[in-house]
Amino acid sequence: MISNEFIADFLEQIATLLELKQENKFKIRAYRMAAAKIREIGTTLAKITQIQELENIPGIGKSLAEKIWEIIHTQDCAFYRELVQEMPLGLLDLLRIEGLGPKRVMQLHQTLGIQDVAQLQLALNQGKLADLPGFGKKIIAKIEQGLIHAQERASRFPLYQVLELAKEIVGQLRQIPGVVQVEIAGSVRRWKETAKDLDILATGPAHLSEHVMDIFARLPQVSEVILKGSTKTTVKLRLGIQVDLRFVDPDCFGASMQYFTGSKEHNVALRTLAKAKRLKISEYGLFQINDQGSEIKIAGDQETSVYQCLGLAYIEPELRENTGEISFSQQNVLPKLITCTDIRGDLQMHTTQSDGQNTLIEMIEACQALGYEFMAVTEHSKSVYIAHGLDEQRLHQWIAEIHAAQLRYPNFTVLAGIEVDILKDGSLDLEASVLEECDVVVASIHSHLRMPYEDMTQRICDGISHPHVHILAHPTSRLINEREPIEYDFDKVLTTALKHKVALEINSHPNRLDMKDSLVRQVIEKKGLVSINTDAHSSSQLGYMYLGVHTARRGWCTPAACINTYSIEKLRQFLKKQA
Ligand code: DGT
Ligand code: CA
Ligand code: CA
Ligand code: ZN
Repeated sequence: MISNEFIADFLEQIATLLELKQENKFKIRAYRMAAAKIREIGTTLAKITQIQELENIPGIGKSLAEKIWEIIHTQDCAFYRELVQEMPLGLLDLLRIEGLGPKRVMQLHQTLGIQDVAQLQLALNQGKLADLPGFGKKIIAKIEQGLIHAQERASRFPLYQVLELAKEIVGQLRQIPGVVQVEIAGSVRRWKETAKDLDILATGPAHLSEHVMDIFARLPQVSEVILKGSTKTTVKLRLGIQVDLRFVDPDCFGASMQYFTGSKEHNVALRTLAKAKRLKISEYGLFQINDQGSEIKIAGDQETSVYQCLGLAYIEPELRENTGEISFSQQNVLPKLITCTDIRGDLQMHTTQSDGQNTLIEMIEACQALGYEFMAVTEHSKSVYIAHGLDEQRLHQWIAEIHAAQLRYPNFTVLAGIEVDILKDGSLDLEASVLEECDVVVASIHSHLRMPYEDMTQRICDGISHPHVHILAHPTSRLINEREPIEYDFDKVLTTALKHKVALEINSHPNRLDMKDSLVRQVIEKKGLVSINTDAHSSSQLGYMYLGVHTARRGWCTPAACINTYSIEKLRQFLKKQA
């Protein structure tokens, strides 16, 4: 059965194509909103039996309902095909380059016949853009820079996008009768923030392998079969992501999971270790080599026993990057990593009071449904005016409203917070007197992201040295595959954070995951504190928490290093900021 995600992806791509065509803004918006709605809705649309039921969903009119109906029943959409005929799909890649919007992309397409990134590069090299109206020196420089970034990331997809597809595909493969196990391996199992491709392992009786490969190659998400064999098949999905499926014997499943989870660097180090013990490790198993040179299999069906037979404590996939995990494992001193169940509350979110989609009460009830003990509501401050940020007076009133709402939930703590901007000069966007009224102050940067290195370092250090600040939110402002991190002396900021007892955020939004894994590791090594939050702008986005938790795990984070695992008493102590 077709998932809501599958339908939403279609609508999203149609919206982008319409954007390129510079169609009516409301029409484009309708497709985007419908895609977002469909992703969030609880019911599986494919189960709907009457088209009228689709039309009854708010935001979905007759024409959209017809397209959704068509996608459900044909797994395709004629309107989408028409658009693709008119506009080469390569133009969509151009849209993702900084400095290029729909207007400029179409201008390049219509005047220079540019169809994809490679042709844009060529035109730039030949200086052809300089002759076009509206392409000044500054814009061209921006596009050139954007192109470099685009090439760096061209081949890698954001984790969340791959995970959503992985869930669908794994689900479809698990339904094949006779198949025993289907699991995700590769960088996605390690929760790396981007993936070059998706690796899936399946196991079952050998006679099934051809059949499984056939079904896999014909999945509705597949646009191209790149390689088809009886034990390995590689396909490309419509969204551009490549998927490797391997079918292995149940006897080797553990060893294969170990091998194909990687990382390559981790595997190379394991092989060296195995050699020193006169063992051989491969995707088929762990083998002892006797004096006659023959091999005896000592592990293979389970991954845990592979590590065990190598004399190692089990190593979580997130740690398998050959950055010290093997020697820690040998000495049995690996940290006990934080898990999702350790999280007792979310400390950054928005409501309809600024730019969120759900009311305070809806957010409170959603947090309770997640089993949390506390939450903090943190609207934007006044300088973020596009998000209806709060000034001193509105914040003062808002705090009173939060306290009033708290009375309705005696067994749950609603902290009144603010996400206050650190301005260009390092001062905060709101008066200290009103910040003092807040239970939680989250500080962050949303403007003037390009500043000289030293100035940016000073700005952030000044911002978090303010006595009321508890958390530095999305510390580098990067957006995965979209915006590079801001540059500053992270070590200096970390030292300042330690001195002033400020926690650094791991923002769990799929586009952010900021701080990233390697910065988390630096915080943990210096014995700093992190705070894992969703920055949710709707109740469903509260569910992104797991992405932040796995990023934390990649940074070797323990429960004790994360303030979201604190009891409410301990958290209140931390928020007092007393020595
Ligand atoms: P990616 O796809 O770039 O996000 O990262 P991975 O780690 O998923 O890399 P991928 O898909 O090329 O390969 C999957 C796993 O297979 C990798 O993590 C380890 C294993 N592997 C691949 N090539 C080699 C190799 O040359 N040597 C060893 N030891 N393992 C390899
Ligand atoms: Ca991979
Ligand atoms: Ca692969
Ligand atoms: Zn923010």
